[in-house]
This record gives sequence, C-alpha cells and structure tokens, in this order.
Amino acid sequence: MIRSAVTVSLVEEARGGPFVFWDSLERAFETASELGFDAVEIFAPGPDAVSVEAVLKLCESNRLQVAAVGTGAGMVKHGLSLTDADEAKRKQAVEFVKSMIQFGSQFRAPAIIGSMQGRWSAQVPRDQAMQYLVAALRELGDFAAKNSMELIYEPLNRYETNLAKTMAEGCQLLNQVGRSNLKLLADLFHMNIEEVDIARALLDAGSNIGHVHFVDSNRQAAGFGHIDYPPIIQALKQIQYQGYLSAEAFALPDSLVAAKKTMETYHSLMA
Ligand code: LER
Ligand code: MN
Repeated sequence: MIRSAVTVSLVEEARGGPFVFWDSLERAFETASELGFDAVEIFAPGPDAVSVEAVLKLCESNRLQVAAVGTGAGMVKHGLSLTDADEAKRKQAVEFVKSMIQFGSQFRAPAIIGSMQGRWSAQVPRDQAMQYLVAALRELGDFAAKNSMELIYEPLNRYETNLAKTMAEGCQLLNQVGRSNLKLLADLFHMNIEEVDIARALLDAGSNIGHVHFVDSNRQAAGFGHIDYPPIIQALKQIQYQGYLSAEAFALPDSLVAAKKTMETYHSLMA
C-alpha cells in the first residue's frame, strides 16, 4: 500500500520553500486529517522545537502517522553540513542529525538527510567530500539502526548539491556506505531535472527507495505541472514500494488548494 503524506514547515528561515503547510502543527494535522492524508512530514527547527507528547497527541486525535522528519534546519538555521571543511562543524552537523533521528524515532518516523549533505568545492574537493559523507552516513545509519529506524538520504538537483544528483548515484553511495537501513528519497522535482527517465530510475533503484517526495515539475502540488505520473506509480508498484507519497510542494496558490490537489491526484493514481 502506497500511503499519502503532506509536509508542514515550522522553520522561519525556510519561508517560501516547498512545504504545503506552515506555522501551526495543529492546523496542519487537522487539515491533513480532514482531507484524508495518512501522515504528516515535519520540518522542524530542531529536536526541542515541538514537544514529542504534543505530536503524539495530534497523531492520535487526528488518526495520522508522522511520515518522516526533515533535518534541513541544521543547514538553513545553523549553517551546518556533513561535508564542511571544518571538522568541528562536521561533528556538530552529525550531532544535529542524530538529535533529529532520536526525535523522529519517538513517532517511528525516519530522518531525512537532504541539504545537510552540503557540496564539494575548491576547499573540499569531491573525493574528500564523498569520504566525509560516507563516514557520516555510516555513523548516522548505525545510530538510526540502534533506534530501529531507517535513515533516508535524498539526492538533490544540480542547483542544490553536486554530490549525488540521481538515483543511480544515490545507489552507488548506498553501496559504498554499506548500511542496509540507509534508503533513498526519490523527490520527483529533483528527478524531473536530473533523470533521463524517472520511472526507469525508480525501477533500477528498486528496494533502495525508502521515501518519495510527491510534487510536480514546477515544484507545485502534483497535478499542477507536467510530470506524467502513471508510469511512475507503475514503477513504484513494480518495485513493491510500501512507503509514502509525501507532498513537498509550494503552498500555491495556497496551502489548502495545494493539499487538496495533491489528494485529488493521489486518488486518481491509486484508483
Ligand atoms: C530540498 O530541495 C529538498 O528537496 C528537501 O526535501 C531536502 O531538504
Ligand atoms: Mn525533497
């Protein structure tokens, strides 16, 4: 069963970013529940920004799960990256992600490493950056495993990273890391920029896919752009994907319309 989820951001520094709901966790959970979503994905400023008890209560009263938790606040709020030239900052980045893994584990929600991967540069050449990333993913994968959790790594498009940009590069990285609880996030917006064929890339990545960001070509809600979804859903079914299609899209024209459009598209694809 492929389930539906929708994002909520509580991170002021990410304002204007690709998140459907903003500011109020309560309102996001209530609206998600009314619209029939299965889960909410939380982009929080840090592990202490929201009380675990409050989230558990919201899950129970709205009959929702937490699909995943983002870690990008480590980058946008604190300027941290797992491939920083400075060892102390790399350690802080690892500690931040660990704190988010621990936070998410309380709702059985895996943490996502997206922008926290950083990028290679003149200061940190490609091989060095990849070594830092592999070492960090091993440590974080082991930490997640101790909490019986998966860890999700997200290839990003060329404007956001120069490390792994495609599912194939993501698979190569996973092989290097060698931790079976480390999975890939297939963000359809990034894939629409980088992949030759989105469905083929998903088929090739197979069981390495652990989460999907469900979004359209223009980063609006699925159905508001020009991605051809049926072959993508067919590929996900073929690889027996059992995770979420999580709407990580701009709140355009507003949060409610974006969430409703996502659900309309989800239902038409699942029918
Ligand atoms: C960033 O572009 C993105 O897609 C997020 O899911 C990761 O922080
Ligand atoms: Mn994404």
